[in-house]
Amino acid sequence: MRHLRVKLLSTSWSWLLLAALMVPVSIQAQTWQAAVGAQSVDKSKQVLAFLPNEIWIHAGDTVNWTVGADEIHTITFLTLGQVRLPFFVGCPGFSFGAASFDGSTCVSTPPMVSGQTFSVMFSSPGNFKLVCLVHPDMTGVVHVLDPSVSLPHQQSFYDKEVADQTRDLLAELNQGMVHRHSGAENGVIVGTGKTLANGGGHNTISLMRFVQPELVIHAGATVEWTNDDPSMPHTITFGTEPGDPFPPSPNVSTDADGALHATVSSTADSVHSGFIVSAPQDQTSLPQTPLGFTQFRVTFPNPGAYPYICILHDNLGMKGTIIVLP
Ligand SMILES: [Cu+2]
Repeated sequence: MRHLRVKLLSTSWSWLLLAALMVPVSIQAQTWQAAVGAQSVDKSKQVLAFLPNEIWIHAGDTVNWTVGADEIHTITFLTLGQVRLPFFVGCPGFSFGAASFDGSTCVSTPPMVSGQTFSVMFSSPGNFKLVCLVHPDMTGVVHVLDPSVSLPHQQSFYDKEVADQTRDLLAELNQGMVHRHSGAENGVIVGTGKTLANGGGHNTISLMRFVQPELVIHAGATVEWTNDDPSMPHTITFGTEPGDPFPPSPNVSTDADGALHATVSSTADSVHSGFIVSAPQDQTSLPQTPLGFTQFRVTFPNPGAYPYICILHDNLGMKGTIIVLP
């Protein structure tokens, strides 16, 4: 009896071992880890990039993205030729937690922040463009290969690449690229940035700060804010935050040279610049985009301390004050 039981056990173990040997390594689906965005400790420098922004996987594999920044991002796969919608509209609509993508139906997360994750399973081979609906210069590609083809890299390669790319992009803002002085007499630089390209797409690094956070002027003077970032919008907002961040408040007018202009007479005043950002790049065969509003001016007739924020990035510490002396 005892002999029989041992024999049965050993037989079932043999079967398990045989079954394991018969499964080809290539069809064992793998989950890959990748990151979305990164930031400096004080959150002032935002890496707007998929890290890595190019990855090779097998059909049936899953990529799990983890957001690593307080600036919002989406993980979005549109269908070929699909019109890109605003990030708050999504795909249209949103997927939460996990989805699958084969190129036939779009997939998008809602805006996500640090610590949130999203997994996508890719069921069939193809080369799929990865975009963030918030940031136009943040793109990547997922190469999905047939399981019979061997992959060029393992997870450890991508882990090192993520660390290297994050360090290199953050260092871009240290290389004397931040204009410390605006051309204007009482000028404030409103952020700056740089977009770099590689085989996978575009990566951007942006400074989310008023470069002169405190400026001292005399009553009657005008301050001029200029956005130096290629694609990141910012706002200059005094007083109550508006419901719609896009347009300027009704008390903002346009100067002859196209810059926006307002007057702040007391700390009770509410003045909002709307989006201050350069126009997107033109593309052949598409209508030329109008000039963007890259400059905003405020005249201060009365002494006082006037705090203001960028309503898009005050959570990252983007705040300033104008001190007006008599
Ligand atoms: Cu901002």
